[in-house]
Amino acid sequence: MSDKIAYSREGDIAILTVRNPPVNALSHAVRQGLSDGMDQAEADDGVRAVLIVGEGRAFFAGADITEFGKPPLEPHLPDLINRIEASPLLVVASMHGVSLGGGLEVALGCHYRISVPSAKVGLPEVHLGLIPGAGGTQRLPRLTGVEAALDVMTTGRHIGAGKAHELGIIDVIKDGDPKANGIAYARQLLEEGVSRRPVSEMDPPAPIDWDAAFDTILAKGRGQISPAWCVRAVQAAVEKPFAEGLKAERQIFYDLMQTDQRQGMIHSFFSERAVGNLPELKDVNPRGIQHIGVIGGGTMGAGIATAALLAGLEVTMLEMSAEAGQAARDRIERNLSGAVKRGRITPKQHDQILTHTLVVVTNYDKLQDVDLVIEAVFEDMEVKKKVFAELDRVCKPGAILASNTSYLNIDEIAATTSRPSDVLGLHFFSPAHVMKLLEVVVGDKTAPDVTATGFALGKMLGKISVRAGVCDGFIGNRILATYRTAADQMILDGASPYEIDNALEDFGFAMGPFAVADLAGLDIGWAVRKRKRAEGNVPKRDATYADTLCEQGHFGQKTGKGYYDYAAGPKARVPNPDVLPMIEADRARLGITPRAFTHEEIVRRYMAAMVNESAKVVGEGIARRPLDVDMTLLFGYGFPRYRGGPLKWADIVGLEPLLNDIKSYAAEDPDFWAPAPLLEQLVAENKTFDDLNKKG
Ligand code: T1G
Repeated sequence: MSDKIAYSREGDIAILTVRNPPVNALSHAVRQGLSDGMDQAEADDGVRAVLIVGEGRAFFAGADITEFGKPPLEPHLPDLINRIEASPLLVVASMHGVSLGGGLEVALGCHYRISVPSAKVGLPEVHLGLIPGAGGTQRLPRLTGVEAALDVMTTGRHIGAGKAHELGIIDVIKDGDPKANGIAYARQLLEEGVSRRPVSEMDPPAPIDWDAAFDTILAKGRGQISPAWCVRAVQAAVEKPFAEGLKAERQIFYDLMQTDQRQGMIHSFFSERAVGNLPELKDVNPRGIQHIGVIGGGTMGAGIATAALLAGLEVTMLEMSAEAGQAARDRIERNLSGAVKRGRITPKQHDQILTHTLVVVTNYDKLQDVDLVIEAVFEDMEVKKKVFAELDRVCKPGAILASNTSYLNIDEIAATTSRPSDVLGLHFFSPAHVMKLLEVVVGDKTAPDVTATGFALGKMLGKISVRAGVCDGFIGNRILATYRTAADQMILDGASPYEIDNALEDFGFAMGPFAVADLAGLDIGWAVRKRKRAEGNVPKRDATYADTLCEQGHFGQKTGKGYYDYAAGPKARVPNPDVLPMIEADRARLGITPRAFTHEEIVRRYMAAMVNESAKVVGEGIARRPLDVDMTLLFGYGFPRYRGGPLKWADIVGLEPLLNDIKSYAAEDPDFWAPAPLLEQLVAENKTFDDLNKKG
């Protein structure tokens, strides 16, 4: 038997203990070991029951995702689970940690299930572009009914043991050691003389309106298809005999395994874990962080302080006056009340944080004990330099000085201090206590342990941290500026902001670029355009309609009008009738005869610009790998997860056609559409961006 499964006996109970760290993934060796273990138990004289239990952190985390895309090896998981269920012995699962995907499916193939109170179960296959593929769509509805089963599968969320017990997934909840629990439970069942209880022999649940459910869930998926296909698999569970239903599930699973969406989502799964693993930080110890300072209590500063407070850190917030300090405290209080509403913290913790863990001061000298300080003041280099001079004066040796700037030069800021190696950028995204992306911007002189501390802080705050080099806009905002310019150029040539938003929302973005701009505030883009014009950086055809909109005081949702008119509420998406005449005036001024754009062309141009700039960002070393750009766009800019990010998407659609598009657009504007050298190199070498990811 494989070394992944240990066989032992407790009287008439055989125990199969799974040992496949870190999370007991159901690899080929584990599947083979379970199969051999069942054979051994059935051949072992005197054995009347089998206990399956995991060692380490989990029962099972599910099928081994690293095996996806490779030829599947027998025993296939569905067959193994059927084999377990068909055993003449009583089979008991004792669960702890997580039982996810195939892990829960193994438990469902057992006859009885016990778990510790802290255990969680789930069928998260939709997060991988799949559906449960080892009987979960057939067995779970027989225990919980159709609605509850579809909710578990289509959301992919983890369910606590209590809820799972309520739903009938878990039979008994008992604190203590999972193996001891399992043995005692199996013994009790044997003494009670209960019979085997194969879930597959239970009656199927009542049907629902399958087409309506499919359509509703498909619409919610914003282009992602696997959640809706759970409906069809459950429909087969209700309408067909178990064996036929299993075949239907397997076919849907296999078809989804071939999709680009499965490729994109598996790429996202592994990349969000890989992005924080930097070889250059291996064996580099971060500095200790317990008490941080935040300079500036505006939206960003209050959000950063909230994220740190929710992570259990002490926070000293500095504002310029008592009134500003109180306003900052009020913002933080509102954020924390939201966390209470979401069940993230209790009302008692809310009060505790505000009375003890958060201190608001107006004097820099109060920052002398902080381990790390983040400035989040006005985006002006002179203002920031003054702040850093003060921080350099008061903060203890070894304290890390970070800027939340979204584009200013970290090296220039660092040079104003006596400790440039202790300076880095920590670029949060608004709202900072909600958005998961954190760009860790590493300056020329930033010490490795300071970078490592930036990543350690990100992990403490539950962020996806991406290492960024120093340039205007770092990774995300630099790429955003390019694809937004491509959108503006399409508007000058004839497209409308509303067509572009619709095209990109059909592509899978939660919101198109103009709806996003209205949400973030049009004054932000206006300030960037003014800065770039002052630096002489003006697009060949300068769209001024957006400035006109801002000059009239229309900054988007916060002023009630922007590209859209929000009188009927943000969801109404009513175009602002003043916008198209401004665009027509721009076209007339530039002598442009507008032409029509299809959704397909809008997406191709928009994505070509995004991929081209992303390739430049990787080629220049601003982002370490293509997956770093993918994770930045996924976690900071709403890029659809099932496409894996712009560079994964590019690999899937093919780099050569993309490069050909870019070269054809370059005829209109050779500077803006200059092909990225890295993209040309990969096409010439017939390589993909993913090949660069593998180099690490
Ligand atoms: N297969 C292979 N490796 C896995 C894995 C898996 N299922 N789950 C985690 N890992 C690796 C992960 O890459 C990381 O590796 C390490 O374990 C720790 O993970 C037929 C087909 C279990 C909640 O989708 O949700 O079953 O980076 O850093 O934060 O129907 O991992 O250390 O080298 O995430 O404590 C369904 C996916 C599969 C669960 C633990 N199961 N995993 O979180 O640690 S499809 C899932 C998770 C399936 C069947 C179908 C989480 C976790 P490394 P981690 P964590």
